[in-house]
Amino acid sequence: MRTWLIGALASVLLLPACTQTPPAPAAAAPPAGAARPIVMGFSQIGAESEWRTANTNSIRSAAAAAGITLKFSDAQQKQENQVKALRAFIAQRVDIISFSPVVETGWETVLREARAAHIPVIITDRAVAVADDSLYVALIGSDFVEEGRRVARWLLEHGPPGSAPVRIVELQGTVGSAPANDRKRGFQEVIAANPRYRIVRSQSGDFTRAKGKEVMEAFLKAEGRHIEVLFAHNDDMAIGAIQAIEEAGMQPGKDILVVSIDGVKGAFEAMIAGKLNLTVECNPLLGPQLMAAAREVVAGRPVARRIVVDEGVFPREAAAAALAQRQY
Ligand code: GYE
Repeated sequence: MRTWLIGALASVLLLPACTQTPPAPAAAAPPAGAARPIVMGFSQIGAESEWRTANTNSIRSAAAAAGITLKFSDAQQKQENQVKALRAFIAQRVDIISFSPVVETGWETVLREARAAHIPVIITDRAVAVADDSLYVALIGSDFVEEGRRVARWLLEHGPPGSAPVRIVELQGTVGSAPANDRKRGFQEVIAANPRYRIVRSQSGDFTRAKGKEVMEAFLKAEGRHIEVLFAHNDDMAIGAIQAIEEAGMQPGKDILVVSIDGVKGAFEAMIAGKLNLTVECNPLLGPQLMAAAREVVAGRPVARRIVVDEGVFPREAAAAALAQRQY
């Protein structure tokens, strides 16, 4: 099924360049009588989206399956809470720390504290910007720049025909986060090839439905009916914005093309209802790869520094067939 879909979508599906060694298989539970279980401190960003919920479930269940004791902390989208959680993990002398950084900058000090305590750190999902990359052992996550490019490539092919300008509004993710920065960059890089396509408004909706709706309402107020495309950095904001478009008396998916990223179930349902035109997949099921890498690191074995996840592109026509196979 998945193979069929990939074949059928060959024109739009481009697998990310993948130069690193393939991810290790899911870690097996330690045999009975083995040394004490590995303790991992994991700082999650929050519960802002369907993607995040699937990511949390994946991490929790993979830890249980691998026999790793997980200390899980939810930062409610605040960096200060994540820094506190990391410090608590250091004080508890966990074997390994992992976290999904809400924003890219501001991690040097706490990462140095982890290093001073000889606790290795694996970054998942979102990247950090630190001058010294050796402050963490690996990053497991998606190529967000490529996701932005994929949305834009689809748009250039399927956008409105003719020579009229295509006015795009953009709902950005959390300010300063890697996916917001990178998706914007990748999208812009590709639409720059066609001067008809122009982002006329761009604002953060913090990756949530509620904010996505609120910001879209403001866009609609400011631009009236002169919006051809909405690019949302995640499905949840697109789904919130779809509501705003409907409440303004327009048809999402027709009057305004709606394109987004993640590939959560809600997006497939919106595509089937004809309200969303495209979602580019961002795979949240990172738990097994994280636990496998953690076991290697704790055992003192080397792991790939950058582990990228395989992802697809799903236009509306493919939604019904794909929905049954979706795991998140
Ligand atoms: O796209 C969004 C979530 O960091 C890739 O965070 C993740 C993003 C995802 O809130 O839905």
